[in-house]
Formats: sequence, structure tokens, C-alpha cells
Amino acid sequence: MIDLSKMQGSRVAVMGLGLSGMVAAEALAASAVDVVAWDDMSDRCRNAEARGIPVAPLLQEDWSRIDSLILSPGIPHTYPKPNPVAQAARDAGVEIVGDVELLVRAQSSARYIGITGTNGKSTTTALVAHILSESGMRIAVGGNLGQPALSLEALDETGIYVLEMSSYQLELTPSVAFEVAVLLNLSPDHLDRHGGMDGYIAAKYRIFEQQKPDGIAVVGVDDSDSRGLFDKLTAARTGKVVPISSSDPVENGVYASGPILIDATGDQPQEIRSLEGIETLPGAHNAQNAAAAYLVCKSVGVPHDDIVAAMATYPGLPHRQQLAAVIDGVRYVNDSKATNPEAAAKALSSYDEIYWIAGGRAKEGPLDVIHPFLPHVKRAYLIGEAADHLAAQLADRIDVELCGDLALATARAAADAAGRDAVILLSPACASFDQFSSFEERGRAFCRLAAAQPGTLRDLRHDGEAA
Ligand code: UMA
Repeated sequence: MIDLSKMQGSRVAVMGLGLSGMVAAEALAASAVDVVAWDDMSDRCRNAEARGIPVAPLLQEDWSRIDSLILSPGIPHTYPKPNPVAQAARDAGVEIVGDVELLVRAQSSARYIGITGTNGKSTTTALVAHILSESGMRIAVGGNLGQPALSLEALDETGIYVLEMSSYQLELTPSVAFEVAVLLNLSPDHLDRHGGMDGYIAAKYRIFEQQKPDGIAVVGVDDSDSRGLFDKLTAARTGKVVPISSSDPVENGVYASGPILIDATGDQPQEIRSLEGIETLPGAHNAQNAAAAYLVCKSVGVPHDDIVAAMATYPGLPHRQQLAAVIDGVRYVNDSKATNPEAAAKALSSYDEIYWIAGGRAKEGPLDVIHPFLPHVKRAYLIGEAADHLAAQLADRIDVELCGDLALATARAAADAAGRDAVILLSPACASFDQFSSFEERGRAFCRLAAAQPGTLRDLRHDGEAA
């Protein structure tokens, strides 16, 4: 846990006692900072009190006595409308920051790598962390990935924080100067929180805003919004802005030609390696993730050969195209993290013969991003609130079956795929909250259902494939 004793003498309010807020409140209390915390869920307040954290309704506080509000990333402070506590802080001129900002202020001599983008940021963050630690560097990895920033180990100038940064967190981290900052891609997501696409892009742009002149910006150029941001950044600064692409050659950048990664940052384009056979990095989108990870690791001094070797041993992340089970040759792939159509399209592009389980609570994003990959789909098994809506959009293109829940969908897909060289893919293109508490719970349920299907289960532990 990070020592925040530099903040002693100030009075700090913490709003939101979920994963990140609870750790922030604990770190402040443990550092003898005058802290007061609140959550609108009473059990979270009770939990905090049991841990020795002072709890009180923040709306009743005297805001003239408070120096900072530490706001959880999931709590709105602008759109669709500010949470009343955030509004009270703003009215009183109190700064509103997040837990990552406190980390950066406390560990000011450490090095920072930041990774954002609509899709692929968790994989890229985990891949960078894997390569850096395999090469012997001292690192700590977290942020939006799940490990709250203030629960990480304290690092000095010999260590690197590798942080996945959401648009929410970027808005609450005004002073971070990333040595290397990555923006992978942009597609509509969280638009309600940013007042539309322009606000979302502006939040993502913040990852570059405090970079020093020698900071490196790595930017995906495969979608028009990211390309626009690349052009803006190139025009706005003298530092290095390096493009990456999963599909087209880019000058002075890194790109993929099929599964082969190519480094074109030098005089002559050089082959880095092929990603073929690395089961934890399937599909063109992972080529973009690997291109970004290569550039990040090269920029902080990891030798080329070490990067190439470590990519092959990347263990993968649960719920992101995770190979959950193989039964009589049929592969069950858990991609529960694909909560929007854009993310599901990436998984659908990665396999040839797919029995696709989709549905849940519908999110933003047009379904037509999926259309190019529907020829890979033998049949779709639709679940949850969005099932009828998805069926209406897909039925004239592919075979669909309304299954209601995940158990029936998995059983129906297993029966249809039996005896084929096929993938049963849970890539829902929807949020999980209609039937599960989180995408993780949905993914775990799918893994259990997969392993329970009839047939001979291959032991993945000996392959190192399952997370
Ligand atoms: N709350 C209130 N009043 C409100 C709204 C919320 O009191 O009006 C309380 C809730 O009761 C809850 C807390 O605030 O206790 C919510 O906190 P939070 O939603 O910010 O969630 P945390 O548990 O702190 O998790 C956060 C990130 N969550 C979000 O950004 C929504 C996690 O990212 C992150 O892993 C974690 O910090 C550790 O850094 C998750 C996420 O969904 C994975 N991120 C979004 C995404 O990836 O798309 C951005």
C-alpha cells in the first residue's frame, strides 16, 4: 500500500468505497491523514467503518475545511449530471482527483507507462508488464486492469508503474507525465459520461497532455478518430509520436503484415516476429496490442530479443479470448469482457468456425461492425435482455436461436459443435448486469459450464494455455 503521509495536515474526502475508493481511504487513514469517506451503499460504509475509516455523509460536510475530494472513477462529476458530492466540491473550489493522482504525487520519482484505448488496453497492459518483468525490470501493474493504484508496491526511480487508464481515470489524474503513453483505438463507449464522442476523445487525449518533451506517444491509426488524434498530436508537439497499425504499413512506426510484426522505426523495415502459434494473442487486434507492447518495451530499454522471446510466453488474461476448455477437439473460448459490439467483432474475426453465444444488456455501438465476420459464425445462441433485439438484427444474415440463459446456450452450442473443428465463443457484445453481477462472474460461469459438457476434457494445465 502506498504511503500518503506527504498529505498529512490536509483534510481529504473520499467518495465511493468500491475497489479503488476503499483502498484510497485505507491508505489515507494508515498514513494519518485526516480523512472522511462515504458511499451511497450503506454496507460499503459499514465495511469501511469496520476497517477504522471515519465515515460521514459528505453532503453535510463543511466543504470550506476540505482540501481534496478523491472520487471513484465510476461516479459522474460532469455528465450525464454531476453527483451531488462532486458538485458540492466544485462549488467550494475543492480539487476533484482520483486514486492514480495520489499515487503519482506520492511516488514522484518513479517512471510511468500509461495505456488506454476503447479495446485491448488490458491485454496490452498485461503484455507490457509480462515482458518487462521477464526482462528483470522492477514493475508494478494496475489501474483500470483491477489492482487499485494505491494498493501497488512503492517504487522509486528504479521502478516502472504500468497503468491501464480508463477515460474516467484520465479525467481525474491531471498531473501524470507518462514516459510512454499509448492510445490503441477509439470507438463509442461511455458516451453518457463524456457528453458524447467528442468528450470521450478529449478524455482519452489527456493521456498525452502532461508528457515531457522526451515522452513517447504511441497511437493506433486503424480507426478514423484515432488517426485524427494522431494528426493532432503530431502537429501539436515536437516529441516522438509513433503510429501503430494492425493492418497497413505505417512510416516510422510498427505494423502487422498478417501475423508478422514489422518495425519500421529505423532505416529499413525489420521483421520483429510472427504471432502465429501464440494462442494467447489471436487475431489482428492482438497484433495491434503486440505492436504497442513492443514499442513500449523497446522505448524503456528492453533488448529486441528479450521482447520477442517474452511475447511467446505471455499467459493471457481471464475473460479475454481465454481458452477455457477443449472437449473432444471443440475449443470453448471465454471472451466475457467483450461488452460492446466492437470488442466482439475482434473475437469473431479470430476464428473460422464459430458457435457464438451473445447477449446480455445492450450497450452503445452499432452492430454493423460485426457484419464482416458473420460468415465465420455457424449459429448464434442469444441470451439475456438484448436477445430479441440481436435476433431482429442478425436473423436475416445467420442462423439464430433464442436461448434465454447461458447454461442453455452453452448446451445447445455444444450439441451443434460436437465432432467439428470449431470454437464455442462467448463474446456477448453486451454488458452482463441483467443476469450476472459482472463480466467476470459471467465468464467464470461459462468456464464452469464448458468444463461440464460431455466428452473428454483436454488438460490445459500442461499446455500453459488456460488462465
Ligand atoms: N457510488 C456511490 N454513489 C454513486 C455512484 C457510485 O456511492 O452515485 C459508489 C458505489 O456504491 C461503489 C463505488 O461508488 O461502491 C463505485 O466505484 P467505481 O464504480 O468507481 O468502482 P471501483 O470498484 O472503485 O472500481 C474502479 C473501476 N471502476 C470503474 O471505473 C467503473 C474499475 O474498472 C477498476 O478496475 C478499479 O477501480 C481499480 O482501479 C472497471 C471498469 O468497469 C474494470 N472500468 C470501466 C471500463 O473498463 O470500461 C471504465
